[in-house]
Amino acid sequence: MNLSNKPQLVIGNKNYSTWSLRAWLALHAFGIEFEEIQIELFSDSAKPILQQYSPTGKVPAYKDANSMVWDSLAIAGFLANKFKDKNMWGNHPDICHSLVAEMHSGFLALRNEMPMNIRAKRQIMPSQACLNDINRVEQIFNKYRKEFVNEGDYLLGSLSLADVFFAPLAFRFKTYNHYSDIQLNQISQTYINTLLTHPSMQLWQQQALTETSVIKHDETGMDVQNV
Ligand SMILES: N[C@@H](CCC(=O)N[C@@H](CS)C(=O)NCC(=O)O)C(=O)O
Repeated sequence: MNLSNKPQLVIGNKNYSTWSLRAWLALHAFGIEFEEIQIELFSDSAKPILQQYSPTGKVPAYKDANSMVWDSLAIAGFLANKFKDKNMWGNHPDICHSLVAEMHSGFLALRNEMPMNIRAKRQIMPSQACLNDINRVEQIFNKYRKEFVNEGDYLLGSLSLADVFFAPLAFRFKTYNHYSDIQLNQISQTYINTLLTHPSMQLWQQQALTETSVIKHDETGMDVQNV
C-alpha cells in the first residue's frame, strides 16, 4: 500500500544493480520525491513485491497514482515527460537520446566482464570485446566533454539522462581499472570523478557499502589483496 502518495520505485541490491541505480538516479539526482522499496535480488522475499510492481519480475519498477512503468529506459523517458521542468534530456536531446539508447542496448562485453560490485577491488583480464567497449566509452567521454566543456562538468554540459545511464560505469571502473591494465585518459578520469562525487552517487555508494549479501554471478575477477 502506498501511504505517502509519493511515486514508488522498486530497486534491487545497491552493490550490484546497475539498472536500479539508473532509475533511482533519474529520480534522486533530479530532486523528484519518491518512496524507495528495496528488494533482495533473486530472493523468495522479493517475489510478492515484484508481482505487485513488475510484470517482468525485474527491477527497477516504478508506480505512481496513475501509472506503472517497468524497465529503466521506460522509467527515464516517462519521468522526463512527466517532469518537463527538470530538463532531463538536457540541452542536446538528440545526443542524449542516442547515448541513453546506446547504453541500454549495448556494451554487453563490458557489462558481463565488469559487473558493478561497489564494495570490491578486483583484477580481471578483459577480452578484446570488452576493450572495444571501453574504447567506445572513452570516445564518447572525450568527444562530448571537449565539445561541451563550456556548458558544465557533466557529459553534455548540464546533468542529463546521459549521465544517469553512464553512471554505473564510474563504479565499474573504480572496482577494476587500477588493477587490470585498463588505462583511462585524463578527460575520462575527470568525468568519472564528477560522477563519483555527485551527492546522489555518494549516497548510493554509502548505502551499497552497508550491504553484505553476495550475488555469485556478479563476483568476477581476483581480489586485489590476493594478486
Ligand atoms: N532492461 C531492464 C533490465 C532489468 C534487469 O535485468 N534487472 C535485473 C537487476 S539489475 C533483475 O531484476 N534481475 C532479476 C532477475 O533477472 O530475476 C532495465 O533496463 O530495467
